Amino acid sequence: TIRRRWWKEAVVYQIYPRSFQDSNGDGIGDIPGIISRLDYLKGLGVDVVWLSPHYDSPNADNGYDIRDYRKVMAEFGTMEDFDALLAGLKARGMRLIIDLVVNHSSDEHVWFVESRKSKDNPYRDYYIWRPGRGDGPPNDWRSYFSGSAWTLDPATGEYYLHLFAEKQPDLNWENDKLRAEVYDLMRFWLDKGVDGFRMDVIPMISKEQTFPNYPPEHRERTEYYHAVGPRMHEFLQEMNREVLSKYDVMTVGEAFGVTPAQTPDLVDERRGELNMIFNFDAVLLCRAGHRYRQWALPELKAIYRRQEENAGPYCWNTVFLSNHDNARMVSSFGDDAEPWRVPSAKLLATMLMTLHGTPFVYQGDELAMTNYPFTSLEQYDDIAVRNAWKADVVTGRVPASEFLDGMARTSRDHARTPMQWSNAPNGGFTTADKAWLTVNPNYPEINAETALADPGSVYHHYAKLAELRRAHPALVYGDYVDLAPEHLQLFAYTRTLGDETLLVLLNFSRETIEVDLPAGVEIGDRLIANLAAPSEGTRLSGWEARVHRCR
Ligand code: ISL
Ligand code: CA
Repeated sequence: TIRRRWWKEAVVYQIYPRSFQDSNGDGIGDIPGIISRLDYLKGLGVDVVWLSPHYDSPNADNGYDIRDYRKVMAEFGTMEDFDALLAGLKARGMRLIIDLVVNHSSDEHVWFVESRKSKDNPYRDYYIWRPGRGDGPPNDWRSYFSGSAWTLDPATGEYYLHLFAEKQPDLNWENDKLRAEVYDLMRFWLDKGVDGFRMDVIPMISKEQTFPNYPPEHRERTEYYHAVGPRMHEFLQEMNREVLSKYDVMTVGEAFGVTPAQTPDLVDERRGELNMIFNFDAVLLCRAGHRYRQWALPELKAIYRRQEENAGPYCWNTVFLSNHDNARMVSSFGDDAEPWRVPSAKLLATMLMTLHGTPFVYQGDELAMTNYPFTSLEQYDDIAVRNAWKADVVTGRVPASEFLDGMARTSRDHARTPMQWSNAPNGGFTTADKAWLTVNPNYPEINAETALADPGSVYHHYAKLAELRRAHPALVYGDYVDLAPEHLQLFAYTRTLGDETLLVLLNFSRETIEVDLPAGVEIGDRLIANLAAPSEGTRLSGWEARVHRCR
């Protein structure tokens, strides 16, 4: 049987601080702004907040480029503000996990400032330096933000590695001193009382030390090459031994490039590495490079069946369909055209909160916030978009219209437009004339004030689902059975623990469907529904979602 753990039962809510709530009218979200919304989070049923990076950073990648791991980003506030946030969460019975970004730092981190000075600088080996090959970089590795992953530094004539932006040099985990520094900064935050970490691209920390060119089978999807390097498990076990095992914390690794087959080795509790990972197979279903991809429901179900097979008694999963790197959940996986937006968002909420794993809710999804109507390059902020434009469009490889059509469905900036709190100017996010990224023009209709006043809103549906999870351990720990793997519209499954079986029925389409349940599965009392007038029995209206007891 599965061991009970608080982080298995928790509902996690991700805050992207830059876009959550501005408190001082500079157009940028900040920590006092978050503090002013803690009751909103409590009311939603949140147990744990995951805060995207709050550290001092020059913001080449919105805080995923850290200049000082022990300092709060000035735009977000002070260390006193951070402490007050932590205290405010604890006072309400909530916990806080923070983002640990230690595959790379900012090039403005003092370690890198030193490292690049000379080949014999004491910090040289904190980063990955190699001489070029001929006139070019050491190998053919590519950055996820376009171009080579190597940049030549004139000071010493060597190249440094950056799997992300030029301003995000990769740290050298082969260096014992660097690893000790990382463990130390982790203790710094844990000793303040944070409850764990979401670990940014953590499977990429260990690099193949011969630095070969990509093997042919990995040239396209290079994340499957960079993830799970030779010493990754060793490093994670060391981190666990030295730091994590000494605290009651939750850890979730962003496992970009980790296959389902590799997953148990990262999360099996007997191995002492991480508690959970984010597997990207589900969110990537609706993307092919920068383009939108029409996905099919059986594909999504297959991913969750695979997760279940992997889980067993010692492994635990996450469930999520969005974050700050993906387009809006309702636009990608639901139906953001009215009148389907609210019911489909509630259906997705029902799914997230009843599948077998810890659910992660991204800010704004509880309001069914939608993609932004981007039409031109200038409207984007994301370095991924701007670099890709230079690499793909300016060079003539991809027509501008094709690029922009793709980004209009897939860009990370869809998720980064500010929270829509009310119908005040800029959605109540800021009192400045302009927010750092434009607020979606649909804020007069889609905002928190409206949602709070409407008992049928997506927000209140999440709150009820969180209640339901608390009342029914089967929704957390129960076995999962997919009742209709091949059905194109229906997602139906049971969750069983002891003598309780719950049945979840989700219609992923606008059409009314008639459900065919396997023998032995009988619909009992209804526990929750997403429509004001739910259908009866085996009928499901368009985008209808219901949870029942099984008789
Ligand atoms: O967007 C992606 C998948 O949805 C990836 O290309 C993404 O860059 C990758 O998952 C790594 O993301 C993380 O590290 C990046 C940072 O830009 C992202 O915001 C972060 O989530 C570099 O730190
Ligand atoms: Ca501010």
